[in-house]
Amino acid sequence: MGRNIGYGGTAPRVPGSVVIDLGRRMNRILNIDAENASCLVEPGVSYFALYEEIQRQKLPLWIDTPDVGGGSVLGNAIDRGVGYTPYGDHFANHCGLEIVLPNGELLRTGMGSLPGKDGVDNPTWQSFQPAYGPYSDGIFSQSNFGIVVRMGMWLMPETGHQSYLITFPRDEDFPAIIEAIRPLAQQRVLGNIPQLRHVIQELATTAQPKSAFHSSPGPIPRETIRQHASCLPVGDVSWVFYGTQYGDAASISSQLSLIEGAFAAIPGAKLRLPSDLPPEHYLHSRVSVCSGVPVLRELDWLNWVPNAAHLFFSPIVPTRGRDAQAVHDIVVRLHAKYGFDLLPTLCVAGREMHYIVNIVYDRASVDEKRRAAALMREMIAETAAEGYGEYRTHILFADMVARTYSWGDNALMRFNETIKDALDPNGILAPGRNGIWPKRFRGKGWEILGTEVEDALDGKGIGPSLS
Ligand code: EUG
Repeated sequence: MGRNIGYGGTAPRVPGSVVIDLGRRMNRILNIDAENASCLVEPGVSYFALYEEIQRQKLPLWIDTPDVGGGSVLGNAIDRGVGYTPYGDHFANHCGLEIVLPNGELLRTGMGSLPGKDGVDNPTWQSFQPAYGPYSDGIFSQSNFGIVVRMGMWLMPETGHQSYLITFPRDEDFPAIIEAIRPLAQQRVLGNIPQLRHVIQELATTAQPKSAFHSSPGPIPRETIRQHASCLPVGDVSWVFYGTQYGDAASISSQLSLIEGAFAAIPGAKLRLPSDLPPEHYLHSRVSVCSGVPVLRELDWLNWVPNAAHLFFSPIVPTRGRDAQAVHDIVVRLHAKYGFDLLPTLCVAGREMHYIVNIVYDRASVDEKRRAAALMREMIAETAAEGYGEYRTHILFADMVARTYSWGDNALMRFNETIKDALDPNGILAPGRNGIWPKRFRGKGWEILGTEVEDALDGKGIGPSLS
């Protein structure tokens, strides 16, 4: 559907490409199996559409939605996106693919490759992921090896849920908060992927523009954030943890006391429930997202600057205070250098966290676009030098990020290129996606590794024949 806004949308890398819009007419929900708690969808099925169909059939099932519900269930899963119920690892909860290969052949993965009786779909296609032999699904995620036209997805049986937030008073609490989360997540006391946000986002999620808080140019000073946060429901705090617990009332209550006990190690930590907060507070939209109800509230922070566009920087960081602090320090320093507000959202699991930075910039300003691109490049390079890499990136930074995964004389990229050349010898599918270039493009100057993004702001595009 091209709704991976922040990562490039529908844009192809090579000018003159034909864009195949799978979102418009391939939008059928092919099956919802209430007993197996699964569905089979085409690429054009949005989170909203799937949610509405389940409600229409009155089934006791949840979908899992990312922060913004307008995107494709299939597209987000094969891009390895994230949601916030216990089924939030979308690729891990998909089950079976149908793929159009570059030579026009149709492939079914998993149990779907065993024909069902009398020509029907195999009855276990949406029940068991790998089937027999090499597990091929992974190479069709974040790749340009085929067009996925059907995907099975597991649905979660509905259950009780309780969202909450915990505030922490001091910026310096950051590594201690991460240390407190790790055991809770590893022991699965935390049943989903909670988010840790900086208090600046309490301002941004009011949907008011930055100019309502700060009128001079440049990043909003910490002291100004402090003054305005004091007037908001959470008060003058620093970090805000957004969590949700699942199950029956008794287990939720015992989980919450374990969580409160763990965070009590950080002086001043304070837990609040949705009932403690006014109806317009952002926590109420987390209640929806974390119980599988798609919303668009997250887009509110795009009011932050005029003509807002955004770009995500998304490194994977171990869930450890010192690693979290190392990445945070780089990100803070480079945001100051390039004059952007830092809007971090950490999606924290037991062993790693997705440290998501949302760079919000004015797309009418060539200067801001230049600075945003330079900030991205420097964050990618500096964090990679310390051993941290991105889980996903904007199409313009795909080559750079792909090159950071260079172990063994670029063994992984050489492997990907071998697969690309075998499956797509003519190089017709999405050249350059995720940094994988077909043979006929390779080594001809298509890769964006330096200042090409800034240099292309004259609007002429990026490519060897265009410069
Ligand atoms: C977010 C989370 C992501 C991502 C982009 C944005 C959240 C924004 C966990 O992955 O890739 C609030």
